[in-house]
Amino acid sequence: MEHSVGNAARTNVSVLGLGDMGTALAAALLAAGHRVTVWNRTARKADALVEKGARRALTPAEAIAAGEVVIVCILDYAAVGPLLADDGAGEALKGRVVVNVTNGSPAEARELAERVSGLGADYLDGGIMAVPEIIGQPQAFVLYSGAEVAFRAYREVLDAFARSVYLGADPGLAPLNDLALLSGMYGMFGGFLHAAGLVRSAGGNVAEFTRELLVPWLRAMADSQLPAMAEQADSGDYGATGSNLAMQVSHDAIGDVSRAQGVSTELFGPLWELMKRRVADGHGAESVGGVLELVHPRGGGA
Ligand code: FVH
Repeated sequence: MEHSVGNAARTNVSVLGLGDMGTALAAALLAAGHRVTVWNRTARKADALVEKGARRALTPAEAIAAGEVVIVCILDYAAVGPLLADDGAGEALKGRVVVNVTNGSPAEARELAERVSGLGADYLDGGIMAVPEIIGQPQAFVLYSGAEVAFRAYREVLDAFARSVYLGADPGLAPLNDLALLSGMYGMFGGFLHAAGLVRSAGGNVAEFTRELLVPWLRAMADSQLPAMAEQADSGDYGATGSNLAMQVSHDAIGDVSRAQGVSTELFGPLWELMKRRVADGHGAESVGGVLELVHPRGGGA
């Protein structure tokens, strides 16, 4: 579908869903000078945005009709479908660009993309890598996948939210990469929680430990280790680069000390078991990156 944006600074954009994130997105669009129409199931949540200049739509169909670009930011995909089936919504969708930033799975994104395309609209799936408070700030970014023409045409509008990163035509790419990034984040949270337990069990100050030691350490490890581990993941060659796996699992110091200090090993334990299994499988001379073969064997596919 062809799209032309005469004046990106004044685009008609609709936002369906005014929870914490939808409200932040609509506010960012207003701040960037766009004509914003908003709809939310609980109507009063639109009041503050209407005071700032947004137009209130009474139904999802009315909101869809008002926007060249229709942002959908609802709790989950199960709630998105009925909005698009709202009386008149199907006809209103023709020629629109639907940007769905609701979190879901790649399969859900592909299914919705097909449905939206069938109604004559372009579909972009979005994965917001930010919390509402940092929408519009430099550290925020949003992943997009789906209709590239629509992304190029409306990129400036989307840039009001955060740095826009386009991943490809498959609508499932944004949710997949979103979940991969969240997995990395939760791994870091798990590491923090175990470390905090150890420090607290010895009467230490967790805030000071985190500020002075843990954050600098994690930054150093992320910068020095992750790029090499990522290359090994792509090549399948896990040759050790100074810290072989057998050395790392030679004794269970973290587990032993944690148990002695009354700290649960439930967070650290699963990774430890995989590291030991990889050594038992004969890969002790390799790096910890080889554990990936137990997480997802090379060539294993989906
Ligand atoms: N907030 C965050 O930090 C994360 C950042 C990354 C992206 N997520 C995803 O964004 C989607 C919306 O999240 P949210 O933070 O805005 O969520 P809530 O504040 O809980 O608002 C939920 C909105 O969804 C509406 N809603 C729920 N069920 C229905 C339904 N059946 N029909 C219509 N609307 C529905 C709800 O409406 P109401 O309760 O106010 O009437 C809110 O507008 C989400 O996918 C995150 O994973 C946010």
